[in-house]
Amino acid sequence: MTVGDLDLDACSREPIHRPGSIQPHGMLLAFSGSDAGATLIQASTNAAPALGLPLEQALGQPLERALHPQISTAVRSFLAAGPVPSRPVPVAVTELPGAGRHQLLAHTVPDAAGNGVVILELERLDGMETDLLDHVYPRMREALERLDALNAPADLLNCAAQEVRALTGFDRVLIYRFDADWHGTVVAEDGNGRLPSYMDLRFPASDIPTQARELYRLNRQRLIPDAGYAPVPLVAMPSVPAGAPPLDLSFSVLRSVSPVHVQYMRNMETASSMSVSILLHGALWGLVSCHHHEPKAVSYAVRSACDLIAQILSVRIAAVEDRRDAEHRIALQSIQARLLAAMAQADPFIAGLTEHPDDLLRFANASGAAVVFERRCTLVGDTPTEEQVRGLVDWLAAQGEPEQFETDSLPALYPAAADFEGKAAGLLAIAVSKLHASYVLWFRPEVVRTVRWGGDPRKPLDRDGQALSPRASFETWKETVRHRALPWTAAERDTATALRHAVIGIVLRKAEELAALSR
Ligand code: BLA
Repeated sequence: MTVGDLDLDACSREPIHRPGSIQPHGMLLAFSGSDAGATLIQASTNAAPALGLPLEQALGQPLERALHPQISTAVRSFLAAGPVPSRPVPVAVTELPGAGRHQLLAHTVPDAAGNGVVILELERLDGMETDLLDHVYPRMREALERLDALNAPADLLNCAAQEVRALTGFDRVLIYRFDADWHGTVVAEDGNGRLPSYMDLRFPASDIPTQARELYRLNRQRLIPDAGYAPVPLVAMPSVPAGAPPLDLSFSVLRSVSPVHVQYMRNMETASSMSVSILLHGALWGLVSCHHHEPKAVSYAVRSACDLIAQILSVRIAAVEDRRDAEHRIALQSIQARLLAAMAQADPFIAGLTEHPDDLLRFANASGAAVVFERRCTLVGDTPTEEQVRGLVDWLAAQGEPEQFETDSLPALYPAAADFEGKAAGLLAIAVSKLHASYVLWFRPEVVRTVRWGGDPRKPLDRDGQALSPRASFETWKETVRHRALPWTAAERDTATALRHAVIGIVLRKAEELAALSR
């Protein structure tokens, strides 16, 4: 996608999982092989306090020589205990002489040849002693009890935002929900007023590009303690070929983040951020997004607690949404049964569909409906004129005679619909005969909405010299959305499909009966 002369695809192409560097609030060491014979193959240039030898000499050395004696025993016994998982797990908390307390974490990634590389990360813990698990646990229990007592989605979201803020102490915690186009809206917020409120604001999909969303689906946690940081490069032992791709840091807790995003944070005047993914049925539903006006780190234990809150939130939301969907489907199925019973009694059968107008409308939560069958046209409720409906059916048939068609913005696809006085911004249509252009159509009215964006979504990027730079202003930008209806739900689309099959079954049976009579 291009906006003006700026190429947004460039954002999606950045290999953010292989930045070749880490953030400076820790050190990273990579070992080939995961047993006691493992050798150090890469290290961050700030890793000296974790090493038993100067960095250049340590590269290529076996683990027990390369590592500082303070940690080598813990790491060796961890490796001896079994395979290292592919997601970071805690190894130990250790005091490194001259460098303070660190949380040791380890995980494995495959190298280019598919061999395991163990990534050992040492994350600074200074000042975060109270973040260790025994402090987190009572707070967690309270959070889980509160979430358990709530049912309405808005209450669940607010509660999660409050509990994450209580656990972490961030100035502002937002819950950010993606829509079908990957734009996001802030649906809950808890803050202390130090940072502006973004409640209800919408942000364009390009603020979190595709590959970042995919990474956040796989790895649910990330932390940027100080957006003003200078990245710390990784160095490899000399035998690593120069053209080899940088280490895959998809699951690393210290991964250096995209410079575009760091600039975005500076533009937003947030010095630090943490975000945790909310997944629903395996797909990215949203993020818990936390900000602080000054640098701030959060320990692994607290991040894990926030991740648990986000997961419980998603389980609860999924349960509420699944129950609503199931109830909605049952209601639609009983309307469908009545429509079919009415058709069984009617002559011609198709007239049965419009005998009880309320049923036909409620079947798709529509304000108007039309049945066009073998050139007969019957209108129900608030619809465009018969002539307009016939024009629409001709247009539909010319679209390759779709079996089912749905849109929540018909005028964008069929410009003539702009003259329908807002009566058909939404269209759901099913084809009910293979012989004639015969359709059942449901209409939804235009709902004019004002969307408040966090900055002008038409200008997600500025050109800053040669480099791409995210927008500098997050001033509310109002957009009036016209020619749009409420979208059709999955339940409505699916039961419309079922009705279509049932009506086609009747049409075929009638045709067979006629054929038998004329024999
Ligand atoms: C990442 N963008 C992100 C992240 C968030 C946002 C939350 C995850 C990293 C984090 O936790 O900080 C966006 N932050 C927001 C939004 C709000 C917020 C919407 O607070 C609203 C309240 N960003 C751009 C443009 C590009 C871009 C134009 O604005 C592309 C050139 C890129 N954003 C971008 C990239 C990442 C990102 C590449 C991934 C950063 C990483 O993990 O390395």
